[in-house]
Amino acid sequence: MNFKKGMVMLVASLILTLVACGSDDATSDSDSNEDINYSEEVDRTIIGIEPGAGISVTTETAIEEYDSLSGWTLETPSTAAMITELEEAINAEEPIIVTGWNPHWMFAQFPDMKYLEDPKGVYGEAENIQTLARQGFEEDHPEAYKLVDQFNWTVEDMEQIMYDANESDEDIADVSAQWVEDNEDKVSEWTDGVGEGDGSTIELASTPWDSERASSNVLATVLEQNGFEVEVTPVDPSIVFESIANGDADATVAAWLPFTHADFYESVKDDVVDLGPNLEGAKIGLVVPSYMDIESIEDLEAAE
Ligand code: PBE
Repeated sequence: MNFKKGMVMLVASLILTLVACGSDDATSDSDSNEDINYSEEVDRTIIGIEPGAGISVTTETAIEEYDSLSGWTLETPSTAAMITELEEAINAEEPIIVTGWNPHWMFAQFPDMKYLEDPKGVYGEAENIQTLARQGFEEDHPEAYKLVDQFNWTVEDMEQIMYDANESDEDIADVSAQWVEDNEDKVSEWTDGVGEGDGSTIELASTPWDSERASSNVLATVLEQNGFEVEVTPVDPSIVFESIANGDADATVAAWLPFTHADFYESVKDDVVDLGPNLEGAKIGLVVPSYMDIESIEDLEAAE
């Protein structure tokens, strides 16, 4: 009886010791993570891309809307400079906060990254990339209009071109032309019922990012195969919307809606023809390496 009691007590105290050690460890671990003040470490700075990007406008809105971002700065160097800074930070395991989006190859190249939660929904949920046309495009070029309207693909399609171009260092235009050759079935759905073009030139407004260089080059290739000439003009998103509204361009497949380009769309929506999504499942937001122990924009800290 005594021996049994002794054993029970011994086991009980062992368990207590183990539990105590375990919780000690856990406490000191999380203490050391909590010690890192990420907001200070990144100097309350978000590394963004070009100032004219929709995501730059949206990030300025986030800085206004979130108390936790009050006093923060958005730097807007360029997409290439942002990627370089991101790569350097990841190699050194240093904290960094960038503006990020899908489709893009950055998540394939740096798989250990996460979007910060956005409880206020400033960056929105998954969104679409949409096709817009100028008023009168359908009447002036019905066959081209039909093809542009039927253009529709997936995140995976677009990313395949972006990854291949990034990995091979080939031009996106060439990789896109190859994609068209390799995806006859999909392309034949876009050209279904489309009559031969009359050689007139179709003006596509686009943006300079790889995602839109892929989509515009794919569509241009297919239009050209169907008897049209095509001119693709990469400009800032605000100019894309303006040029469709004032008729300088015939169409665009580069409108990220309803979030990223909300402001640009709002100002022209009565003067453009909305042909709906050509890709579903795009996304934008603030992105950090996974080794940073924060989950939400609200985990950041305002300037004093
Ligand atoms: N992007 C990629 C662009 C649109 C395409 C998300 C960087 C933007 O306007 O923010």
